[in-house]
Amino acid sequence: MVLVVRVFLAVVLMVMAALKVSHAAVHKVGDSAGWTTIGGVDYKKWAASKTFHVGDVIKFEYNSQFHNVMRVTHPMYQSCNATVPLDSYATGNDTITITTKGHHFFICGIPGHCQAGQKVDINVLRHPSAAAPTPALASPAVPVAHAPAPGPNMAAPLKSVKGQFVVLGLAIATLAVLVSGLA
Ligand SMILES: [Cu+2]
Repeated sequence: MVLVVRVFLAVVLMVMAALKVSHAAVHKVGDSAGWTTIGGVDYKKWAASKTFHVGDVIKFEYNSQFHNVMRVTHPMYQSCNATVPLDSYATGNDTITITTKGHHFFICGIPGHCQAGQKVDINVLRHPSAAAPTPALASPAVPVAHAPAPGPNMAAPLKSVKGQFVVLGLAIATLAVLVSGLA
């Protein structure tokens, strides 16, 4: 019984460690330059140098007297239209957790800034762990989460997170069975 519990705890710790590792990524937009019009930061290049996953945090750091952050649609991103943003942020230290795959477009809403290049397209990939559940806990009864045809940006929320909760749930169910059987 003690051994079983120990093994179980080890598995839970591994699952939790995996969750932590796969979801801890924080991406500071522009790296040390931050979110600015100064210095001609190439946000396209910055975004291309990163790999974004569902669950990652996008961080915008800037002087809130001069800038802000607006999440916009693709056409609004292309035309630098900040009149009807999907979301807006203005604290100067905004952290946005990405919950869906696909493109997420952000611009600065201060007139002229987006045109000057203060805009970023964050393309979020589906998390690889969603397609590869922990082998020790995988069971044929659990459907492997696989995406259908790529839908619109908001159509597939938290797929990988759900997959990991399934794994965690299985682990807890396993302990419940073991405990009730051996007690
Ligand atoms: Cu600005």
